[in-house]
Amino acid sequence: MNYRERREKVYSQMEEKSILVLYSGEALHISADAYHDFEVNRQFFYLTGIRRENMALVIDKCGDKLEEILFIEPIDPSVERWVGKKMTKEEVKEVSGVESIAMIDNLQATLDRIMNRKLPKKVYFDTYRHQMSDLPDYNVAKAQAFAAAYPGIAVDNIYPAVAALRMVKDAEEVNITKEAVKVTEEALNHVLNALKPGMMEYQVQAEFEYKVKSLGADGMAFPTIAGSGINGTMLHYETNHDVCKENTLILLDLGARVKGYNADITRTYPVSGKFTERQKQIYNIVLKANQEVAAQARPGVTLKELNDICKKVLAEGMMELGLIEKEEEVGKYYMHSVSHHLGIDVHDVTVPEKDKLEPGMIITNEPGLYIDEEETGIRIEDDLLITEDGCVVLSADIVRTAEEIEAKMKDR
Ligand SMILES: [Mn+2]
Repeated sequence: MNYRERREKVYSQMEEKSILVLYSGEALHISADAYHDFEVNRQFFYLTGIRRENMALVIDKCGDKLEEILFIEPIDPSVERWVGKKMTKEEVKEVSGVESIAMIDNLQATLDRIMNRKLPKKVYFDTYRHQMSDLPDYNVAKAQAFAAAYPGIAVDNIYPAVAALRMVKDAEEVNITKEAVKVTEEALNHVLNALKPGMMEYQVQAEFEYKVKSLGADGMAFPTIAGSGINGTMLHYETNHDVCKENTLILLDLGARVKGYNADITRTYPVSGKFTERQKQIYNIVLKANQEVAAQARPGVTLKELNDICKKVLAEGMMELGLIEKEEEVGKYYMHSVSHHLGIDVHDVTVPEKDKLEPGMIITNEPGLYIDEEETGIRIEDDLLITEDGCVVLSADIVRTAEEIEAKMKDR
């Protein structure tokens, strides 16, 4: 599906006499003249293929056919001297497939003209909020300003319509995700070569990130988690400042981002190159849950059902080891969920009406056990592509079993 087709699908879901105004956003300010790396509004990226600041897409459904304009930054050589090249009109057209390109300085005048002459009843923005306590993001702030300026016009949220489309990946998106998984695989192999007792967790992180960047990826999909020993039991540990001690495990939850698409992988390695018998017992329970979830992931199944399968396998394994007595106690050592959607967001969009898996969806498979009293945290996370009759493990080549990991660490 090309970007034009995606926009047509969104257009078909907009009400008559409405317009959509979608901004790419701006980099967030840090302090003085420093800014965070720019992160594009994901709906804008999905509908245009462009990840540049200070652009806006307008889709007009006041007439009887789709009209669209993409507003971009003008080319100004004195600005480019400092910040680098902007995209030209031709480049923007080529990537997005939008025929009508205008300069962002004209956006307000264009909107004024549409509001006065075409009298839309409704204007769509991306008003998704993660938490009400968050500061409004760029698109939310624009929607708020519009609502204040035009009290008689309805404001609606385009996010659910775009999110529903984003949940099913096309062939191109699947291929790019495979690239991101491949880069993650190579970088993890690099880590397996370097890992030894006495390393700092941040050094393990640095080995991974060095390789990801040297392979030409955009960067990391999310802050790398490198937790050894008890730190592996903290689900979102990002401090990475402890020493990796002999005979402990290190839990690595990480991923590369390539062309805007993310990998999300977790592997748990023995720092000394060999699992202890006890570590292997627990590791193999998590591995079994991972394998069972992959065996059951197929169209029609929900993520909740996959999590129930995962919990059952984990509980059975733990009862055998005497870690728990009853199945209901599984939450003592497993406190998250086994799966989430993956895409241009790491925890990708999910709408309630698409809770059953469909071919083309990409999800994670990440069972884990976190046993504080044994200072042992283990998670094994793969990325799955749902197919017509099951799933493909996109990260199948990233060594996974205890034996494979030990063998790889032995002959280095
Ligand atoms: Mn994950």
